Amino acid sequence: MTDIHRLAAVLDEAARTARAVPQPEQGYDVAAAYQVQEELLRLRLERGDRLAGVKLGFTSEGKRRQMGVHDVIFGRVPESSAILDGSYADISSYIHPRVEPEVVYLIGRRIATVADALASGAVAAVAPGIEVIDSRYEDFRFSLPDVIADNTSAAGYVVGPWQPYDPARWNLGVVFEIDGRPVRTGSTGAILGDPRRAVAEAARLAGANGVVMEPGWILLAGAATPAEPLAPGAHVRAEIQHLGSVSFTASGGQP
Ligand code: OOG
Ligand code: MG
Repeated sequence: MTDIHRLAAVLDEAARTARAVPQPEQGYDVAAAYQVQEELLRLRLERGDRLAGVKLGFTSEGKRRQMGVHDVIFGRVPESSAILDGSYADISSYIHPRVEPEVVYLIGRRIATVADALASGAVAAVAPGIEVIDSRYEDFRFSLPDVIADNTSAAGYVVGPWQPYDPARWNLGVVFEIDGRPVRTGSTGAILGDPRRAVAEAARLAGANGVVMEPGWILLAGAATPAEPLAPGAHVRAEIQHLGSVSFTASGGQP
């Protein structure tokens, strides 16, 4: 077994058993890290999962500062990690989950290149979303290759009602609430300075990793604010100006 397969197996097991693992001691580069991520996905698909779409991470300064990581990263969103809007979601299979507000794009056409991403119809709709992230590493600490290998901490996602995509509405207020209290506020303009750039950025990173985005896929553009710990029983809600709101309640979990 190569190191890539070994690290993928370790991270896969960590996710399935909800037991954190130490950061790898051996150094590896970003290209190798994306290979680990691809192998992780292959293991999930082998178990019958499907790909719902892709995500970006560290697109906002708030997130980069919170995690001490400075490059935009790309990850894959498995269908099995979907949480229904307004539902109770069992969080007992997570290690140390956090939640963050997201802008979600619905991909409208096959996107293989950055030019495809800029063409009309690339985005079919937009929605407010919430991402659950759950690093498989102890203490939620990682280097850039570590977090890429760990599929960018992807663990769950919730998509609110789809809205028609209006490119003119890009700088929108974000309110993130836990138990009815606003815990973070921000604006979607924090995402790459302009969230419309997310589709091209995802196309660039997907292309570099041999991934073609398909119509019907979702794209999580990256949190506009830092993440918050997710406790059992918490009611989490994200509201984005003009786009509406999305919420869920955490049930189960390790108190
Ligand atoms: C990595 C995931 C980052 C985002 O929206 O910036 C991310 C992490 O913070 O553990 O999903
Ligand atoms: Mg995110």
